[in-house]
Amino acid sequence: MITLTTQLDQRGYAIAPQILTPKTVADFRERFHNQAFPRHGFRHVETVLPELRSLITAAPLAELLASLFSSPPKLIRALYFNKTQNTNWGVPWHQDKTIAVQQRIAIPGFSAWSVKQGVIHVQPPTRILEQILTLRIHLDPTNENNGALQAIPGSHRHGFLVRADIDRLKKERSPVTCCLNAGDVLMMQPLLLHSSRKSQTERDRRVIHLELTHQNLPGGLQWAMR
Ligand SMILES: O=C(O)CCC(=O)C(=O)O
Repeated sequence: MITLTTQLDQRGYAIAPQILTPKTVADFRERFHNQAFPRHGFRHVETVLPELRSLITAAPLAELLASLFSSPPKLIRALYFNKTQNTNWGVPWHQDKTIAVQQRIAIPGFSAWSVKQGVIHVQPPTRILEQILTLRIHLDPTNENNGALQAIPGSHRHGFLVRADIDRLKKERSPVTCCLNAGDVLMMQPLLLHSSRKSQTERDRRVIHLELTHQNLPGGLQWAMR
């Protein structure tokens, strides 16, 4: 059987089924429901739900991560999205090219500085992004009808893509729709070309988006999340 590491390396994504139990999924749905933040989602979720951190340090997610990282990774970004017909959005084909950091320091290869929700973001060299793993923890089933993530397998292996590359890859390779069940985890490389359509249902499509790495940043730069 092809391992998750090989799938991540070759395709840029892999699905780990049934990582969260139905009870844990129900607990998280309840916790998010009781939060005051906007229904469509929130950045820096760990500030209001610190227990999110324990997701990656306890079984079974910790065991999954141990098979992918040589040492326990740290959490560097945590977001929550809920897409429904009433809180809806589509996202064009793109790569996730920025990281959240504590300060602005001029370092060769770091560009496109910006501030989102008061946090400094920057585009690092691809070698930094290649050492980050995104986990999309699904609290609801996702499919063609509710804006599931679409991905172009192998597109993470071409560095930063410009519009012409994206158009070519879309024609040359068949995009896949990542259909998952509640409790499943989609793991992906930030440079994987991905998109999503608007939801056509009124049901919730809740995802916890975590970014992890075991690397430190160069030149004194620090990850925003401590
Ligand atoms: O959740 C979605 O529908 C899309 C999210 C996305 O494209 C991203 O996180 O970069």
